Amino acid sequence: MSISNLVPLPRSVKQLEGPRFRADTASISGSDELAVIVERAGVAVAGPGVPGSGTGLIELSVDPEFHAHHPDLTDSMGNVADEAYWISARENLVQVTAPTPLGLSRAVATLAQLVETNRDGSLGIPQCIIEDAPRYSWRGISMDVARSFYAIDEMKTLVDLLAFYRMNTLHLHLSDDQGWRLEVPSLPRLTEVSGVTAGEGGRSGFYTTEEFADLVQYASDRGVTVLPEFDVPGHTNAATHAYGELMPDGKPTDAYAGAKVGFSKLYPGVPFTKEFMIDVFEVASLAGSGEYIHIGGDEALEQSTEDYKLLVEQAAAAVAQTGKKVVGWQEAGSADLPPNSVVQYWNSNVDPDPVLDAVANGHRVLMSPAPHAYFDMMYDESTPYGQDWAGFIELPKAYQWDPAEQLAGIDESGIVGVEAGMWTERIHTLDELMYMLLPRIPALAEVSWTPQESRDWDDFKSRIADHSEYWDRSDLKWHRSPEVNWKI
Ligand code: TNX
Repeated sequence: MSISNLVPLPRSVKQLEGPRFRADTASISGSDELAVIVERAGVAVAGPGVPGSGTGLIELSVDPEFHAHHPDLTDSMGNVADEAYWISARENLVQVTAPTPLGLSRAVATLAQLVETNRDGSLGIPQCIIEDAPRYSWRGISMDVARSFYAIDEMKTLVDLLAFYRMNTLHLHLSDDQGWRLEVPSLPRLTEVSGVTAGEGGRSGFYTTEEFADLVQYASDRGVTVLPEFDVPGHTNAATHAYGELMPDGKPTDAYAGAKVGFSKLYPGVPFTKEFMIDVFEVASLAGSGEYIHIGGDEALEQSTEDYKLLVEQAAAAVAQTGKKVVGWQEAGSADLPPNSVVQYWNSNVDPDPVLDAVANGHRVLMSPAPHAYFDMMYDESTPYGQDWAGFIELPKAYQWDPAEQLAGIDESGIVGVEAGMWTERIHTLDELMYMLLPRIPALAEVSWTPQESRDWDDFKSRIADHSEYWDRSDLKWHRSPEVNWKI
């Protein structure tokens, strides 16, 4: 890639005259742990602890006084940004500083994009000064592994992609009508029975506690948080199929492989319901790596308003008991949520009032408006996979929107961040997943990272044009959007 193709666009990029820094023979200084961050980002240097054969040095440091030195690097709310960073690249010295190791992860993602192949095949970094910080502190993807299961290694590939575009959250939708994907030791039938089911054409499977912990560690090493979601009180057929005890008549429901939504539910009058919620949300809180747990709350269409609120409040209380904060889909804003919850906005066809109420009550909104951010939507009528209920999403649609302009009454101060949505009723393999994510994920990454006033579609379109070289090299399938003049 090159300095003129950075995505997301940093706050400030100054290119300097002079010969490039020679990257492939450089040494790294800083602690070994910091050096490992560089190696993980795939910046081809000699490796931590191994002196390079050249004169170049990459110097990494965490600077506790960073914000005093860079007072402008704040987020959308004017708060200091943990993920801010500064890079100065000169002929023989690349200095990288950040207020936290997380900021260094973002810096080296940029460094990886700065590396160019010199004419003689060696690797160079152009001399430059880059100052950067994100607009929003939450930049992620909601990934449905319930309709179709994705293996740990495939999710690691997704983590790599998120980290490359400086995104920080992998939200895993771990249960739905079609399957249950994370082991709950006290309720083994959830995965024994519903781990082997899936949506039509989708893959089945589940994560053991150890496998999930391995993914969480891998993600955390790359500055990515894993946010688990168990969806209640609708989208629960996998649970009621495994445990008839959740049904008023005590009988398990049939397995479901179709793509209908909104038909399944939990019952507040059934005593086992509460125990179930306490157990599953405790497991979610032990499994995830961030401050939040997602309780679902979408499309409980068969439930009375009263039962819905009661059950959402029960789920939220089960999460609060573990010390974590609650995230729910927008409908959950109609319930009484614990302080500092987050509601995830997805559908303009569903009543917006719960979202407005939630914000009025001091909660904040995670923006995933389906017509711009649901990447299970087809690009156009010729896309071989996906759906179209929220319309087609070609690259301009994924790029040209402002999170602060989505909902009347909700501005910057009510927004925590942005997530893409990826639902897998009709997207079943890693190749299909990547084809739907690329090039839209980089567009969403820039929506969530770069301040609105610095974003420009024509400029983005030209910067993204040579990223396909990286996707090919990483063996990732991608959609050749006709909107872009691809370099290869
Ligand atoms: C709506 S988004 C859903 C999902 C579907 C998706 C398909 C949301 C909160 N619920 O259950 O998979 O549409 O695009």
